[in-house]
Amino acid sequence: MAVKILHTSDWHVGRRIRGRNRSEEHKAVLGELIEIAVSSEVDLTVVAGDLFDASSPTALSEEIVWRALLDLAEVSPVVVVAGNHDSAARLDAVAPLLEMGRVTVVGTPRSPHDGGTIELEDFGVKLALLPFVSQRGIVKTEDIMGSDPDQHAGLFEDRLRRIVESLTGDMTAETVNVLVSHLTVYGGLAGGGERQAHIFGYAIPSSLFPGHLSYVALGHLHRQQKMPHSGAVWYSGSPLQLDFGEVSDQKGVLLVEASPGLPAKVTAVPLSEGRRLKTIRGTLDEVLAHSDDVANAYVKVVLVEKARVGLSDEVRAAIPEVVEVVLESTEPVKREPESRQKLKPTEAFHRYLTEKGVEDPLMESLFAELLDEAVK
Ligand SMILES: [Mn+2]
Repeated sequence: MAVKILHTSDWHVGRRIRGRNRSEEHKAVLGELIEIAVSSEVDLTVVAGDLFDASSPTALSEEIVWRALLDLAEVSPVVVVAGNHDSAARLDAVAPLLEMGRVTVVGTPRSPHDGGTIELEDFGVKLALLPFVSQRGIVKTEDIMGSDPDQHAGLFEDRLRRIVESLTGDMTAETVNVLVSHLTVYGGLAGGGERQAHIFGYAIPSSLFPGHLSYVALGHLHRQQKMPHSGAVWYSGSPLQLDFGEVSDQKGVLLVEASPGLPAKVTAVPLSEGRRLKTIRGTLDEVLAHSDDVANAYVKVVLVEKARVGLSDEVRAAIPEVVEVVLESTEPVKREPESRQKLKPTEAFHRYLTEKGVEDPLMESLFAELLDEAVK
């Protein structure tokens, strides 16, 4: 009999979009996820990090996350590792309480005999649990001082390889072997929800995962994807679209069926709760013509217009779903080599606006007013 595992990650509960609260969406999408766990009769749920968006979450965010984990634990055991957005120490602090509710949480990395590896004997499953490891946590200052950046990346990879080896060393072909971690694998597609520099600064090759693993459940990249590997190495992706880089991502969870000695079979299950993110680009008229097809979305508008005061307010008033307006200049900037030094400030400002393709007497008179006040 195969073991059924639900794999999810990167909930980022508490994440706002341009100041708007998304708690209701998080409740709804986690409710949908719990229904999938119930209807699929999963034997285990793994959450591969970033439960929270911030290391000091609000009480409401905590309520949403603890409730969801305990509801999942009504179905079957739940296993969680900390992501880079979570506070590892806080998760470790609450771990003994959650353990009473069948939720195992690992905040900071542990040795195999101290909770880094656990066994669910009822199901014949062994789990290696590796929370997010920062480069600072693994490559020491003296190493950085004594080597170049390429070598630090090599050191990071080397040390992570040794950690994975030690966590998975006791696994045999008689059990279903799963590694749960929050990290970046080379070649992974980021989506837009993570800062690129952080993500690509320290990554590891997927070849680092030993072949006797039935499944590798990853978090960190928000796009759902399978990584190149002879086995099953997957990112489940985030349940909500979190950033405008993720507008084309189909969000979901992964249902994993695993038997000892074989790579797991993985099925993507889409999630539909939560508002979509959309980007509209065009002139003001073109954008306003789209106002009907963005109901219940969060919209970013890229306006191809000359800048003037109040333009963005007009867009926001016409389409309440708009959370961000970006102006794209219609004309290339004409550089005048002549210095502005000899001009009066109002003339210099006029020239600046002309260079930026802005024709707006109101803005110029506001500038003159401000200038008057400043030099009184
Ligand atoms: Mn994340």
